[in-house]
Amino acid sequence: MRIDKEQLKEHNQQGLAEHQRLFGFLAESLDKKGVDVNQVMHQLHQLQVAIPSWALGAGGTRFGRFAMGGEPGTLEQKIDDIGMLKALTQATSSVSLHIPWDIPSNAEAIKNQATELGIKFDAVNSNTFQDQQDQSHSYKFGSLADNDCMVREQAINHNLEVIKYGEILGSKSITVWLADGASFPGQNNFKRAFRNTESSLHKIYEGLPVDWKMLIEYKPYEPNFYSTVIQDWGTSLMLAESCGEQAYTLVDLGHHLPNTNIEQIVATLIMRGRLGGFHFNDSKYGDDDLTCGSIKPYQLFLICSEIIGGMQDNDSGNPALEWMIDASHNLKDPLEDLIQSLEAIRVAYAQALIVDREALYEAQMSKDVSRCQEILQDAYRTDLRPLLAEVRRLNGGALNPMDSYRKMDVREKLITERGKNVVATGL
Ligand code: RM4
Ligand code: MN
Ligand code: MN
Repeated sequence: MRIDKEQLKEHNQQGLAEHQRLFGFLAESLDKKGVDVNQVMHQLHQLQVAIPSWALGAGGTRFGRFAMGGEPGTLEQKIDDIGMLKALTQATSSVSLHIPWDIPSNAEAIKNQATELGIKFDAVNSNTFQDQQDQSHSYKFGSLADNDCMVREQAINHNLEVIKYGEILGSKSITVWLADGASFPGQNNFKRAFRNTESSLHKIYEGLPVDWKMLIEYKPYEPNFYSTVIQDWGTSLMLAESCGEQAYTLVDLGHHLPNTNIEQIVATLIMRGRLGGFHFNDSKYGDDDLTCGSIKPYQLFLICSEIIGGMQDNDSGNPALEWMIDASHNLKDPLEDLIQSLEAIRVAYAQALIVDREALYEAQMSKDVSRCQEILQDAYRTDLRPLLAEVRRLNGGALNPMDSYRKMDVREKLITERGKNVVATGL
């Protein structure tokens, strides 16, 4: 299914007068504060966040999975869904594939379809946390870290194969997330597990094309509950540095123990030039994979603020970041959830863009703690949604994506087209 552009224009027309009133007022107040509104709008448009191929269907928990209706049953349908998200939000223009959940069996056809919709292929993700049919060795006790060299070899080869798929499609990075770890003390030798992982990653790195990045994701627990081999950013950074210049740390917002200061991690990694990218989501307790900005929007803003500050003062040459949503949708319509996530990331990013950094620097230097807080919160408490809407409108998107999505009865039409009980691949 495709979004009807004429219908979209009609919806925008209906809301236009009120939008212009709100945007005019906002632009004037920002201008008075010395914000370059056009520049902010330009930077916002540049912020394109990839959609993971596994987030377009209903997610589940280990207690169950409830069908959504109209889920995409094929990779083609997933790309169609991302095409709709793009048409509505103009905030996404790429897909991140998880192999083997989404093997591009007819790569040429998939590429053509994606190009037609203006969609590119973002990082490819390997999967050595589940066993596949006809697989010779099990990943039950580990993959790249496993004690058995046959298991490690199989996992390395899988990653190399994923790179091959990515090359055909035009991806430029591979994200490696490992479930490897232990659920009980004594189960693993920490040093051996680390060393095995390190040498396996080196072998994958050797197969990395010269213009590619390897993104190493960390996570403190789950599915192993006593220890995880790549448990935190420090471990990921050690591994990235040991692999070489094309290896980076990837921060998934849900992969931290409660109350971790993620914004500080971001600043530290940029300082070392090793922040590769993000998996955006939100969480209350752990890897909850909830809608971005739904639980801790202020934290999301603080993270964006460190990204912007860090990339402005980029003396370590940190490359441009890769942005992706990594959420799971148990209750909401996945497309609505993704619309909300895309909006939340842009809101936080826009707020971070208008932080008065010179004033913040002066307040920091003069040890004016209250003023530092005022400056950050002044930006955070500015309602920038009309500005986001204007960016969308100028680029052919919807003034209000959620509203248009509902008025167009997209989900109902998808159910008619695809049926009630299709199950999309993914978790
Ligand atoms: C993991 C991690 C990975 C994602 C899988 C599905 O917790 O976030 O990035 O690929 O889940
Ligand atoms: Mn992730
Ligand atoms: Mn996760």
